[in-house]
Amino acid sequence: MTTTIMVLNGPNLNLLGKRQPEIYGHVTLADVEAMCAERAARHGMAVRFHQSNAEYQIIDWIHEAREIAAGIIINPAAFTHTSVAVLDALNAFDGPVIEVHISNVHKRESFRHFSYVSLRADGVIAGFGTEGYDLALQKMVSLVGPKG
Ligand code: CA2
Repeated sequence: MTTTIMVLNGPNLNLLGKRQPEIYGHVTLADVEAMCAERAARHGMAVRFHQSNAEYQIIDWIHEAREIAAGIIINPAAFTHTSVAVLDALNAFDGPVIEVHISNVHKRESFRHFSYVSLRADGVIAGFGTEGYDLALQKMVSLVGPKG
């Protein structure tokens, strides 16, 4: 059976590449999805890629990942800093979790310095733009792939 990686994106990331390029760059979320699918396919894996502005939807996808995914890559966006519910859902997932941030949250406002999700994540990538998703995918392949 094909190994599947769940890639989840939180609120406002649908605007990626369309607003605030000085912070988030020019690459769109559709571009990121294509890059993730390509990287996974190179290793014989599949990606389920989702974005939602609704907390419950992110939680439901994490629950779904329990059934269908070997690992989760998540950019929880603002839920990073607020959501005990997303943390609780991730705590119920057994596989590896990698947290991604496009911007370097530690160079920004102090309210972005704390992450509930980091209490569960196996690793965090921040500040390398949308390339961070590709870095996370590469690491996920090494964790759950054939030689993982
Ligand atoms: O740097 C990241 O990836 C963040 O997760 C992005 C979140 C922010 O709340 C986190 O502190 C850091 C914001 C996502 C909003 O995305 C937009 C993209 C383009 C235009 C407007 C918003």
